[in-house]
Amino acid sequence: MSTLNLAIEGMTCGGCSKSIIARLNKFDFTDSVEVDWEKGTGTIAITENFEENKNLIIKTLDQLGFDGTVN
Ligand SMILES: [Cu+2]
Repeated sequence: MSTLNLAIEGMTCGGCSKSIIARLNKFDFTDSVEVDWEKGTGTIAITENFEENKNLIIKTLDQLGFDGTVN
């Protein structure tokens, strides 16, 4: 288990963080997913293949219209 700490740009309300959390929870490799739209941060526990899945998460955020970078 490894923790990914992200800065996430583009969130403007609680609906944004909720949609990100719902999407990231669909992955088998995510354990806990916490996203704070006011701070612009995300903390995601990844259970396996950290590097590969980190990139997949960032790509998924991009598809949802948000810009994620490793903190
Ligand atoms: Cu929003």
